[in-house]
Formats: sequence, C-alpha cells, structure tokens
Amino acid sequence: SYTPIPGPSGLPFLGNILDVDGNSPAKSLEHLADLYGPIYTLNTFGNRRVVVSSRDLMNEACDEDRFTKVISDGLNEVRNGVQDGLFTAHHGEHNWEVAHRVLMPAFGPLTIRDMFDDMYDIAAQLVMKWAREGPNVSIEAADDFTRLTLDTLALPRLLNSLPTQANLQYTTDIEVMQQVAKDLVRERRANPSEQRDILNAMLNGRDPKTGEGMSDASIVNNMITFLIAGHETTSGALSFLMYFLLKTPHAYQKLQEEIDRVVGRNKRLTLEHLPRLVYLNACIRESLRLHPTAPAFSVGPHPDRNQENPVVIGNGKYKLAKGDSIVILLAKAMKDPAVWGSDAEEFKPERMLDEEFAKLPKNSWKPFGNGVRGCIGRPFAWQEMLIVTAVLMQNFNFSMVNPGYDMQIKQTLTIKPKDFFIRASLREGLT
Ligand code: MNH
Repeated sequence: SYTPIPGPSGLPFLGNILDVDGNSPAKSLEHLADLYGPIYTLNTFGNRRVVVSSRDLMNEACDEDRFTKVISDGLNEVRNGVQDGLFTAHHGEHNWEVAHRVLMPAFGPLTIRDMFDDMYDIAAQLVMKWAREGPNVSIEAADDFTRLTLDTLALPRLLNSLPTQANLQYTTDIEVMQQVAKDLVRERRANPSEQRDILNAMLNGRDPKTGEGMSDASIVNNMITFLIAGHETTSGALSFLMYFLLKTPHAYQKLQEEIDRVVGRNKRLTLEHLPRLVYLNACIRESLRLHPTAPAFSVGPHPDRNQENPVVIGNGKYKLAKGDSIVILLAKAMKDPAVWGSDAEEFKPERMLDEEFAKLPKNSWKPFGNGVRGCIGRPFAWQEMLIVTAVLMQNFNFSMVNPGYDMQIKQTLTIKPKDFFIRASLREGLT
C-alpha cells in the first residue's frame, strides 16, 4: 500500500527534458514540480528519475547511509571526457577515494587563505577594466565574471583551449584540454617549483590512508574537472548576486554601508575583513538559495546496503523501482514554504545572518551538494565571491542598463542570467 508517485511519464514531448542541450531544463523541472508536486517521476532515455523538491524529501535523500551520488545523464557527458575525476566518479571508485583524501587539505580554508593575494589581484584587474571602460558602457556581467573565475583557477593554458560556448559534451574539446593538461603536468615535473598551488598538491600529495600518489591520468582528469566544476558555478553566482542587489535597493544600500564601515572607502581589503562582512555573507547565501548555479544533483540507493527492500522515500510512503535515481531539485527545494515561509521567493538576506542561518532545519540549504560528495571547491568559491563583491561595491556604483530586466536563464551544466547588462561608475567621481 504505497502511494503511487505522480508524474507526466508517457507524454512524448517530455522525452528530452533533461537533455543538457535544452535551453533551461532546471526551469522545466521546476515547472513540473508546480504541476505534480514535491515528488514526481520522469522517464527519459529509458531511465526513470524521481524528482524531489521539498525540504523533507531532500533531507531524506541526503541521508548518506541510505543514498549515494549517482552520475546523471548530464554528468555522464562530462564523464566521457574526465572519467573518474572527483566530480564524475561513481560511488566507491578508487581514484575518487585517493584524490579526495589528497585534495581535501589543498582545498581547505587554511590553504585557500594563502590564495587571498592572487584572488585580490584578479578582482583588482576587473576594477581597472570597468573603470577604464567608464560609466556608459554596457557590461555583460556574466561574461566578465566568467573571465575572472577562469583567471582565478590559474590554469591559463588550459583555459585557452576551453570552448567559448562551454559545450563540454563535445569530446573533441575535452581531448584538446587533456593534451594541454598533460603538457602542464609534464612541464611541472620537469621544472619543479615550490609554489603552493593545486597542481603541486596533486603531484606531491600522498593519500594518508594508502600512501599512494595520484596517477598522472587522475591529475589530468581533475585539472579539467576543476575548470569545469569551478568557473561557471562561481561566475553565475556572482552574476545572480549582482542581479538581486540591483533589484533590491535596500539590500544594496545595506551592503555598501557594511563594506564602507568594515573595509573603508580607500583602504585595501584584507583577509581579516572577510568574516566581518556578515551581511555580504548573508547576501551570498540568499542568492545561492534562490538561484543555485548547480541547480540539481542526483542520488540513488546505497549500493552496498541492500537491507532496504523495497527502497522507500517520503517516510515510507513511496516505493522506488529498481534502477530509479532521485533528482534533488535544489532550485525548488530551497524555496520550500515550510522552511522559508510565504515570502520564500523573495531575496531577503536578513534571514541568512549567522544566527538565523544556524537555526535552519538540517539540510534546508544545499547549494554545494551533500556530504562526502559535496563541493570540494566551496571555501575557494566563497572566498572569491566575498573578495570580488566587496572590492566591486567598494569602488563602483552599479545600475542596470535595463531596469525592467526580468531574469532570463541560460543553462549549460550550470545556470546563469542571460542578457543581463549593468553599468559601473566609479564612486569617487560621484561623492
Ligand atoms: Mn563545486 C561538487 C556546487 C564551486 C569543484 N559543486 C559540487 C556539487 C555542487 C557544487 C552542488 C555536488 C554535485 C553532485 O552531487 O553531483 N560548486 C558548486 C557551486 C559553486 C562551486 C554552487 C560556486 C558557487 N566547485 C566550485 C569550485 C570548484 C569546484 C570553485 C573547484 C575549484 N565541485 C567541485 C568538485 C566537485 C564539486 C571537484 C565534486 C566533489 C566530489 O564529488 O568529490
């Protein structure tokens, strides 16, 4: 006596809904959730997925004793190119285990702090570019942010070979990147340096459990993985934050006041300022809640634990069929009115201040995914978003070129705003 899971399965026009080529599959999935509710099934390419979009169902699907990451169709395209790199590895794959243990410290907050100066310099270059262009130029925010996040990943030769449209499903592009990445590894091996960067961490790091180093193939796969997983997610998040701030003048003003108070108009931003920018931290959390740039992730029943038969979800209400995977539709689940109230759709950073944030029910806010398969780049991305936004707000007044702009979304593997143009005028001249 299980409740059947509703869903539009069988409707022919939904066949391609999860195709990464679709203009905005995440939006379509959200729309289906409006029609069918917080759990529904979807048949694509002969696979059945169960799409969940309430906090309670997301919370259950985040139980790592019961569910583990699965590689969705979209990720499988990427996997063709980067195999068992961290992002696309199947649960339990050996190279994932080694790379995870070698790289966790390299991506930890302590190491990321050492990157402050480099990140600051890259943000300062963007300030100079926009200052040079002047207040009348229409800036496509997403483009400039993408260039910036690529620069920060500091793999300049790799990014030259990145396809402009980021159409990573074309394996030829990945082959080119593979070759460039291999050359980088070979060069660094031939000319070792003391630099504390990610490449050295991969070349010299040893798995504390097995003593193994990462294989060259795994290093190459992960270099490309960081590029793919790291730049669009972060640049998209910066773009959405800019959008929300420009749409919400009181939040904009509050943030600018905070930056002026904590950092000052003419002082250089330092690492010590970052945790004191409490409103900025809240703004980033709130922006990622409303527009998680990785809009969904997938899990399936834990392969090593077959005690559950059948596998159920919804506190035993729904039965999963063999082979079902669960798509956690972040974009919708993080707007669950049961957690966020009737104003869940609104941008309200106040609800994300530390004290409120700490009181949220477990697994309500998951823009970086879950557990051991959660985002390894989170401290990296967070520090970069803090630095870039603080430096930009310190130096410019921003406005929208088209104040009536309504968010249009562009999706590849990640989502970003489409045709969103801003103007930046130096604050000095205006005060
Ligand atoms: Mn990131 C995994 C979101 C920035 C590298 N990242 C994930 C997942 C989400 C995610 C969600 C989980 C995916 C899944 O379960 O299938 N990541 C983000 C967001 C930002 C981001 C919203 C920025 C904002 N990520 C970055 C950066 C890097 C990076 C920057 C690298 C420098 N992310 C990864 C890697 C994984 C990942 C690697 C896979 C981790 C693993 O499974 O071991």
